Amino acid sequence: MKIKSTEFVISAATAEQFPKTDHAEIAFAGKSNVGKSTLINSMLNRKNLVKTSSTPGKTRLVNFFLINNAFSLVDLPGYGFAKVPPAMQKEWGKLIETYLSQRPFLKGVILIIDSRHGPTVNDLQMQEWLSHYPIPVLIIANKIDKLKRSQVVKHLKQIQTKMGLAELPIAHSSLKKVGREEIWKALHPWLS
Ligand SMILES: Nc1nc2c(ncn2[C@@H]2O[C@H](COP(=O)(O)OP(=O)(O)OP(=O)(O)O)[C@@H](O)[C@H]2O)c(=O)[nH]1
Ligand SMILES: [Mg+2]
Repeated sequence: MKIKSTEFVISAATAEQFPKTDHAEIAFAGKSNVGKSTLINSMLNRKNLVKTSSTPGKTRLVNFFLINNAFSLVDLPGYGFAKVPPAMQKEWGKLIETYLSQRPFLKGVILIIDSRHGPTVNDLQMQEWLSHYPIPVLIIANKIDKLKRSQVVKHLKQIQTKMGLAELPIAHSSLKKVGREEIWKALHPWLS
């Protein structure tokens, strides 16, 4: 994918603030700190378009980015961070649910899993939840730079089995710049 332009559109705290658009949209979901925001930056070859943090719970709003004036990438708040008060988690959950159920041009969701630990209970819940919507889901095994080379395939296979995937998840590392092209390739049918 040739990135010609990237533009921050809005951080939406409520569904009313979701932009009214008629172009394709792709959302990024996953637990807090799994590297959603960093993945978007790395796919766009940008360092700081999307704010990232080593402290989980950085992204609290639904952030929309317009790419090439043609489609949007949407950074969702992370789930499953124990230090976020339950009331707030519930609020984010509702916001994510509203987002997923109300976007007519949502072409697919990228669900990001930590390759070291495999899918958490929350990840599996998210997968189950997404299966009720008519939207394709792409599973990414992230931070593979943290695994020993010899362990990568084993971890990918475990994620495949636990999530019942037809194929291995895409292995990605923002740090080592691995997997980016493969992700863009997988997104191609969603964007055309
Ligand atoms: N080693 C390694 N670290 C990464 C990678 N991707 C992200 N990180 C680090 O993981 C931390 C969290 O990254 P974010 O992109 O902010 O994570 P997030 O999923 O957006 O987190 P929330 O916004 O809290 O939901 C940061 O310290 C990143 O530098 C990766 O591929 N490898
Ligand atoms: Mg984030």
